[in-house]
Amino acid sequence: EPVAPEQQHCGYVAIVGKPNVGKSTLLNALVGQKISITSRKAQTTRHRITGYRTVGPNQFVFVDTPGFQTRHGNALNRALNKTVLGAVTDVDLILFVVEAGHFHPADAKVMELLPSNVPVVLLANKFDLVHRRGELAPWLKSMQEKHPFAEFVPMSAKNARDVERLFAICAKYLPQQAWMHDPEELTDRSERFMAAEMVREKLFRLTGDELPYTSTVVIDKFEEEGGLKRIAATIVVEREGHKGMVIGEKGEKLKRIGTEARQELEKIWDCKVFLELWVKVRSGWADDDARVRSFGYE
Ligand code: GDP
Ligand code: K
Ligand code: MG
Repeated sequence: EPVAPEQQHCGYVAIVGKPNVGKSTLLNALVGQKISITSRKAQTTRHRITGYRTVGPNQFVFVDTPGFQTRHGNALNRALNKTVLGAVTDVDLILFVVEAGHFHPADAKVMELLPSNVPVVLLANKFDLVHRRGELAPWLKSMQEKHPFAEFVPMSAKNARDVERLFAICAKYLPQQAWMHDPEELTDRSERFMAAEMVREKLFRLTGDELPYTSTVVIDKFEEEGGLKRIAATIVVEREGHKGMVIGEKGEKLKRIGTEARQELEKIWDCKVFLELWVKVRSGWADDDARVRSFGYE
């Protein structure tokens, strides 16, 4: 049913928090499709990813961000932190995501970035992991002493009903203005970008903690022929020794990364995908500002 422009509400909602609290999982749940990759490792999200969702008269523009990096000051981490800072200015609402019942020094670092002129929701995620719910009251009290939060939402990004409830809460903060995007549109990110990200997700998920996060994926070819997409991508690692970890014994690991990425892309796009993967060593890329930019990081 069409909504008259004067009845439309539209606004920006930024999702911020330290690595691994569930920001990207939340964005995907809010948008209703996977547009941001997730894993149990920090530094999975390296870009500002925008997702749209239109519900009734309300159009939400959600902005997912990399977790604020506090550990290493290399060029990649500096670029990631700039992305976070850029995302919290000029928004209508901020979802500050923490793990329910926890507050780490890294959460405090993100909290320092919260502007005083934008309403902030304290989103206590992974509520499903909280066993002693009675202990949450003193935790909440201590959190409220740290920042004047507009709302407190305990929830699980993996629970659809919780996500519906969050929509209703966010809707109150959307200004009355015409929608900025087609209601059918889900993201500003290209299919080419999604392909690189999906390979990176499988790389993160299928390699152990020993493979440092200083690896990335570059798309060399993206062609469409009828109902088929032909993609060639290179996984860039920092050291010769990392190459073997990605390729695995008899190429098993690389094959699995490729198969899982292809299957998921086929599901999202509903078409056939040919995916060819290569591995290359570029030592020191994450310490090199120019190279970090050339690989697509702001
Ligand atoms: P991000 O780094 O903040 O973007 O976090 P991700 O979205 O990548 O999620 C990090 C990990 O937390 C993944 O393994 C998710 O499956 C998991 N996760 C996210 N939300 C929840 C939740 O509500 N409950 C539980 N138990 N796990 C979650
Ligand atoms: K993560
Ligand atoms: Mg993320």
